[in-house]
Amino acid sequence: MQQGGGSQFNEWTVDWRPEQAAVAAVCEPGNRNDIPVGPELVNEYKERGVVRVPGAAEEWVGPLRAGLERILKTPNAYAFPCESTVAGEPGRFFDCYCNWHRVPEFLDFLSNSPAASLAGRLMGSNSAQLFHEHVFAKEPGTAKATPWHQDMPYYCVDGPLTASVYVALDDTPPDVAVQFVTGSHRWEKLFYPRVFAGGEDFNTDDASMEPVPDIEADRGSFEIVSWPLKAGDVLVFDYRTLHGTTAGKLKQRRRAFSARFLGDGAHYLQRPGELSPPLTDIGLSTGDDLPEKWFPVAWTR
Ligand SMILES: O=C(O)CCC(=O)C(=O)O
Repeated sequence: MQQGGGSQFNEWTVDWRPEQAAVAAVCEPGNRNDIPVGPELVNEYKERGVVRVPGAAEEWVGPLRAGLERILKTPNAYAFPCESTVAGEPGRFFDCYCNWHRVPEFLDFLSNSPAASLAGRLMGSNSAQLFHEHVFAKEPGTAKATPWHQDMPYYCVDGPLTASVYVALDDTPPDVAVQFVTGSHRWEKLFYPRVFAGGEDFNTDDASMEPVPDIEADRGSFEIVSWPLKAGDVLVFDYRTLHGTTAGKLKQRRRAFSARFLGDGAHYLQRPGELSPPLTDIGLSTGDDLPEKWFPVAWTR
């Protein structure tokens, strides 16, 4: 997700486009594990816009942490790194996306884990197309909220069926874990994207959107859910589900890997303003399918 402003963003130094061998690996059904997804969970996803699947990615925690660690050490060798702690603030809040093809552990996860099938089944879709992956790290001492936001308004896509498969890479108490406003994906509202560093709205010229409600000022009016997370627990959520964190100070690291999938009916959408990923140079127009040569179909029913 481009968090706006662009100043900390190495937009053009590293290419986000995957090589075809990586695309082929994600499309290969090979070793992909499937995990049972019953009708109750599918219904919960549809109603609440977020579900937890405890332990679903336990065996992937070590490899995903290793891949993320290399990004944290040399962020400029990767596409779209973003530092959201500003001068004088304690800790570090970092995120980065569109690097799955150059981090072998991420490629392995997307090729061989149940992530794509979990996304496809929960969306009730016949396919799950990989949009991108996104990693997050907050270091101990960080006391910075992830602003309440939906993911869809940042993105250059639209579609009725969406799923982020968010793997917790550290045990995290619920007060500092990501929290969700359940059912907000069904409000038929889109809210302005917000800069993670300062929380301010951007792309406010987009008439289809409005400001995010002040959830912290009135938490009792919203159905907010968060879970105590164990490393390897998975949260799956719709791109329209409002989510964010408190500014509670972190006692330990809090890392996560989020794989973004699109279901049937998804297409490119040129929203006004700055979009994420910024695919303005690949000749797509609103309504176009996302090319499978860059966005592999990772699962079909
Ligand atoms: O982990 C976080 O603080 C934010 C995660 C998030 O916003 C996402 O995965 O969309």
